[in-house]
Amino acid sequence: MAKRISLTRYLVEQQRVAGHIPSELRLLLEVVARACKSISQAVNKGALGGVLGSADSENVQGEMQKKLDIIANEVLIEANEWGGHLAAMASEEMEGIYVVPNRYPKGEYLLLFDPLDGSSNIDVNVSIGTIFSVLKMPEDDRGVDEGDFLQPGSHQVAAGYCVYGPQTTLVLTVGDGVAMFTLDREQGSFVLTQENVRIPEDTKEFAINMSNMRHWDEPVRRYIDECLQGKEGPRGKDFNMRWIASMVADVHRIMTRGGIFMYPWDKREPNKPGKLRLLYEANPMGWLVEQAGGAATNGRQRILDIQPTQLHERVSVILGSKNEVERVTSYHSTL
Ligand code: AHM
Ligand code: MG
Repeated sequence: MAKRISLTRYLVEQQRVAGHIPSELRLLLEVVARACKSISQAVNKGALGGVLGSADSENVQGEMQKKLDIIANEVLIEANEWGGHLAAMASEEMEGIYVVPNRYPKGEYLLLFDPLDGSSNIDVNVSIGTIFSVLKMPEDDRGVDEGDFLQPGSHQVAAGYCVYGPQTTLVLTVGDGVAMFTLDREQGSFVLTQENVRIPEDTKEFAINMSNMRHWDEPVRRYIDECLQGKEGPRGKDFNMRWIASMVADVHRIMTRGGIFMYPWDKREPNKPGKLRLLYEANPMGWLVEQAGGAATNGRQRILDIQPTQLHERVSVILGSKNEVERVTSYHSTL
């Protein structure tokens, strides 16, 4: 029988054998995974748990919050605040940072998350997920503040997402490639189901919200227009399109079979660099994609090299199969 490797064992081996992660980081990742299991349960119960529908409140981005957005946020905070591994947390659903209360010991890590990505899909039973990123406190820092979170994505020490779909799958990197774990509900544990995830360099599948086409910038228009021309066009092949409206689910498909995902800047709100958030959406996804051999840019620059200036900063996102991302990025410099 094939050996079953639990997330716990995988992390212990990363710590002990591979020397990639300190024990505090291992603890942190186990706690995040445990929180994801609770969120998965709540998502699964749906209407039976009374968790569907709107919460009648707005988050800092002016978006209506769903009950499950708030529940997922609370689950992550409560699970992580007391373990002694964190200094503070930041979330899409909270305006400011959440500093670990003084009654608990403080650690050297910072945890950032989008507790439940793909909010518009919650009530319609389509895949949603949790995205997270882990940074270290800058050295010699005396007290934690928002500025400590403003580090480029290249400083991340761990990143991952958990997709709540037909299966609950946790996808993780600590800088040594990407591993996938599937939740075994009977055992209550995440089991390693794929190591060394690789995104094919080429693809015939793109993901973008086509309803925004008239608002796009010229380079994105050119790229999609060439894809749509199929075999008869300059690309000489037919393309397929997918758009789930949950970044986690779209990225998971790309991790599994390749593709390109774009949520570019557009003219609807010209002063916003994009819709997605840099620190807890684009950075963790960008690093995971790079660790799997793909690429992630904002059209002009590698996402992980962007120096953030605000906690909830937005960014234009182009990520996935390397050759396609490089093509779209090159269109930005030639047009
Ligand atoms: P959310 O974090 O509020 O759920 O918003 C992010 C989501 C992404 O998961 C998804 O790619 C995008 O918004 C979908 O946007 P749209 O509805 O404009 O297609
Ligand atoms: Mg989101």
